Amino acid sequence: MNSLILPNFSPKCKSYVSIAKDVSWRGLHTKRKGFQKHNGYVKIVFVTTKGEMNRMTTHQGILDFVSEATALLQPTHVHWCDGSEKEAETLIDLLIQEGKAIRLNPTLRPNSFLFRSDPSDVARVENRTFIASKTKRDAGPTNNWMDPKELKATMTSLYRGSMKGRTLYVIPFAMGPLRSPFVKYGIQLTDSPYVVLNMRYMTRMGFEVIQAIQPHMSFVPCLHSSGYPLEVGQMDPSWPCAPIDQKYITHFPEERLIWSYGSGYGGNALLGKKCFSLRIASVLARDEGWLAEHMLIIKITNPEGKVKYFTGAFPSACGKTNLAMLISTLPGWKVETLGDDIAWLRIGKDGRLYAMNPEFGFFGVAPGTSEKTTPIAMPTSSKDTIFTNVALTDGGDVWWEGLTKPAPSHLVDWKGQDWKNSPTPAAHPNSRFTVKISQCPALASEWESPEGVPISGILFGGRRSDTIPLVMESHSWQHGVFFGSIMASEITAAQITNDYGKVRRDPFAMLPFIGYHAGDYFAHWLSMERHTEAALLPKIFMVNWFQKDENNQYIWPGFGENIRVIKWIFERCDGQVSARDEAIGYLPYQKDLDTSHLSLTNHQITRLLDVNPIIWRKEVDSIETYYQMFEEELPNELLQELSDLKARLLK
Ligand code: OXD
Ligand code: MN
Repeated sequence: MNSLILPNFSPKCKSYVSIAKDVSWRGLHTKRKGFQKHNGYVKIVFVTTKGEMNRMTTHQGILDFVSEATALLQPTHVHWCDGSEKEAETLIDLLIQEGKAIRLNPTLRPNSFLFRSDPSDVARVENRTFIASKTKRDAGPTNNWMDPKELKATMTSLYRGSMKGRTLYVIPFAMGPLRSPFVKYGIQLTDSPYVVLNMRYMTRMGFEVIQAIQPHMSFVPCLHSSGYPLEVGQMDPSWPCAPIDQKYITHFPEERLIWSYGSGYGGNALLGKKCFSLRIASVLARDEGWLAEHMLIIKITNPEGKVKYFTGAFPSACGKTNLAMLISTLPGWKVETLGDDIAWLRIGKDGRLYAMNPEFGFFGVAPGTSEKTTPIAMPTSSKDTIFTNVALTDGGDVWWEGLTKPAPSHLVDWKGQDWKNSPTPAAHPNSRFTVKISQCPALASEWESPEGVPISGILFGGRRSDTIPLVMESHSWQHGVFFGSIMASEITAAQITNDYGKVRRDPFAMLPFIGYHAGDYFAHWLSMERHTEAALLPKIFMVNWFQKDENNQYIWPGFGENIRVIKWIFERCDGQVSARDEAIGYLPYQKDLDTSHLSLTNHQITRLLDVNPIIWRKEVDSIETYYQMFEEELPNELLQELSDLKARLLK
C-alpha cells in the first residue's frame, strides 16, 4: 500500500490528487483507496495493482535494503524517485505548502528556491563523523572511530521508528557518467524531500540509474534519517533534525555502507558527496588502485590552442571554486571547468593519470561569490537553483555578504528575521547554492568523458601569509606526495573556530575525508609511481595566493590573475621554461612569471618567489611535530623527504 501525505483539504485538493497519481512510477497503475486524516493533513491512500518495487528493479540487494530499512524506520509511505521534473515540482509544491521552502521571484530567479535550515544544523559536523572500521588502527589518527557493532546498535535504536509520519524516498544515484566504466552506484534512503531535490542536482539520479544497476552489480547503501519522527498530532518544524549529540555521520568501510542520522545539511545528508565520493571511495580506490580526491578539475587552453588539464586540492576558503571558474586576465588563455570539488583519478591504458568528476552539480559557498570574485558563478546560479541559508531581498531574490556593496537596506536574514544594516551576517557564512554543473557557462565540452581527462599537473594549495611561495614544483612524484602530506592553511573567520590565524594541517585537503588510516593513504599515493612510468605521471605543484606584506596586505592580486601562475605551470609541463632548483622545490625565474600590466614592484615579486631558510627551518620543526601523529605508519619515503629538505636548508 502506498500513501502520500498532502496538505489540508483546500479547493486545490483535486489537483493534488492528480499530482499524487503522477508521482507514482511511470506506467504503474494505482487506484485510490480512500482518505485518512493524519496530523492535520489528508493522507490519500493508494493501492498498487502491481508490486511497486518489482516494477522498478529486480535487484534483490536493493529490494532487501529497502524492505529491511522500511521495517526499521517505519515510514508512512515509500516513494521510489524517478528523478523527473514532475516529481521535483510535486516535492517543491509540497515543501512550499508546508512552509519549508520559499519560491524566489520567478522573473529574477526562475525555478529557484530558498531553504532555511535549523540554526543548529548549518555545516558538516566533523566531530560527529565516524569511520567505523573493524579496528581503530584502520581509521587512523585523523578520524573519529567507533566500534562498528556498538555504533550500529546505537544507531539502530535511533533509526527505529524514526520515519514515522514521514515518506521514505528511495534515491537511486550514480557517481560518474552512466556510460563511464568507472561509474559507481548508490541507493540513498531519506525522509528529506530537500535532500531528494539536492541529490537530483548533485548526482545523476532516478529512473535511468536504477535501470542501469544490473542484478549482479554492487551499490553503496546509504541510509539517511533526519531524526525527527512525527507522531500523530505533532507539529513538523520547517527543518527537522536531531540535537547535536544525536547526530551521526557514519561509514562502515569494510561493508561499503553509509549511515547518517540527525542532520539534513550538505555533506551530512547528501550522501553521494563527501561520504560516498570521498570517504568510501577512498577505500575503494585504495583496494582497486586509483585515487578519490578532494580536487577541482580544469581545462586550460593556451593562445596556440594547446590544451592541458589540471586538478587542484585546496582546503576550505582558499578560492577553489574561484579557480574552477576562473576568467583569465591574460589574452588568449582560457580556463574551462570540469569539476569544483571531487576528482576520481586512474591510470589510463596509455599510462597517464586521468581524472573524472563523479558529481553532477555544484554545492557552492555563497558568501564572497560576486561578479568581481567568481563572475561565472553568477549566470550558473541565475535559475534552477536551490539556495540554503542565504538572505531574502524584498524583491524576492537572494543576497549574501560580498554579493553587492552596499547591502540592500532591508533583508530577511537566514534565520527568517528582519535585517537592516546589521553587523551580524544576513547570510550564514556556510550558506550554499546547489545547481547542475551543466548550467555553468564555462563548462568544458568533455566534462562527461567516460574515461576522464589526462592530467598534466596537480596543484596543492593553502592559505599561508608566509613560508609557501607563490608557486613551486616538486622535484619528483615522491616529493610531490610530501607536498600533499604537509598541506596547511591558516584558519579564517569563515571557519567558525577560536583558532583564527593558526595553521591547520590538511593533508591533500582530505583531512576530514580520508576513509582509512592517513599513513596508508600517503603510502597509496606513493604507490601510484609503481603502476606507470614516472615521466607519465602529472607534475606536482604547490601554490599560495595569500602571502602578506609587513602591513598585512595581500601581495598577489589573486582571482583572475592566478592564470599567470597557471601559465607558468602549463609551460613547465610543456618543457618550455626552466626553473631555479631550490631547497624546497623548483621555483620560477622572475622573467618566466608573466607579471605584465600588474602593479607589482620588483621587491614584491622577489618576495612572492622567495625561500626564507629561517622560516622554512621552523616549518620543518612544525612538520616534524605534525608527522608524529602518524607514528610508525608514516611511510619512510616521507621521513626521507623531510630529512633531505632539512639537509638542503642547511646548505
Ligand atoms: C565542501 C567542503 O562543502 O569541502 O565542499 O566542505
Ligand atoms: Mn569540498
